[in-house]
Amino acid sequence: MKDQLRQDIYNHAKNWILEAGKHLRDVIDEPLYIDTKSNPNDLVTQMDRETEQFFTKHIKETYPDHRILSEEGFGDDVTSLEGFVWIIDPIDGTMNFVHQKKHFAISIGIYHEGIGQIGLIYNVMEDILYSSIKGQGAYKNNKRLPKLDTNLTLEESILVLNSFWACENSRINETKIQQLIKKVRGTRSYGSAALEFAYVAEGIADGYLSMQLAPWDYAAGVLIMDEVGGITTKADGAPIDILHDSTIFSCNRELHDEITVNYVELKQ
Ligand code: 2AM
Ligand code: CA
Ligand code: CA
Ligand code: CA
Repeated sequence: MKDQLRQDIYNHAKNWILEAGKHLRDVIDEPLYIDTKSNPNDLVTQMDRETEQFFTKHIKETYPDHRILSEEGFGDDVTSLEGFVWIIDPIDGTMNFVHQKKHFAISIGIYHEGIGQIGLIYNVMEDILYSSIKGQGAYKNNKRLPKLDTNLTLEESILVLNSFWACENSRINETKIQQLIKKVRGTRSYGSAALEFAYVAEGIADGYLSMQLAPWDYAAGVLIMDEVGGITTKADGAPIDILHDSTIFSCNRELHDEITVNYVELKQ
């Protein structure tokens, strides 16, 4: 792909994500209309929908041949990665948005013929944009992020995971996860998958393990992690398929091997 085209798309996406985020900050104290989706804790608001529509409108006007895969249903029915595909989560961390009014993000991953080109994760309330262009490194606002530290031991690492997976469950061997939790220095759960990726890329956490993410949760995160020398796979180390829900493990390469081999055992 031509560098200039990629740069133009990046510039548009960056402007739109900053504008959408500013609007969310402006309306953060206004009343929310809250619906539930798959269960009583699965929340969605009018701002999730309006933010997604803001992106679909701008993308369709500017790039009519680009396709959009997004959470709230205003995108396209995307079943292949041909051409340009924007994978968008308008508000990642809706529960945080509703209850805490912070710790949520807008996430956009842009793929061309299946290859990730641009990743953007915007921490809205803190006005911090994590971004990457393929081959050009990852940035936190205007500061380039260094490569991940591969000398960390497990005992020195902070692992991001939902404590739910340490309880008895049908997806993963909980005894081994409990051993992992005891071994690492600490665990964290921030409630926004996109920000969890960003924190690992930034090096303030060292690995992110999730048993269920949708494409819009991880599409941008994997690209930003790639640019700091990280690796993202399914939880057991198998390659991810960006169009489908997935388990996810994102980490530096050294810890990745140690954790997937010794501590992650999926139940069949
Ligand atoms: P959301 O806020 O966009 O729904 C919460 O721990 C994280 O998991 C958030 O990133 C949240 O995204 C995501 N999430 C919530 N429900 C999910 C589901 N059923 N499948 C995958 N990811 C989910
Ligand atoms: Ca949701
Ligand atoms: Ca999400
Ligand atoms: Ca969302």
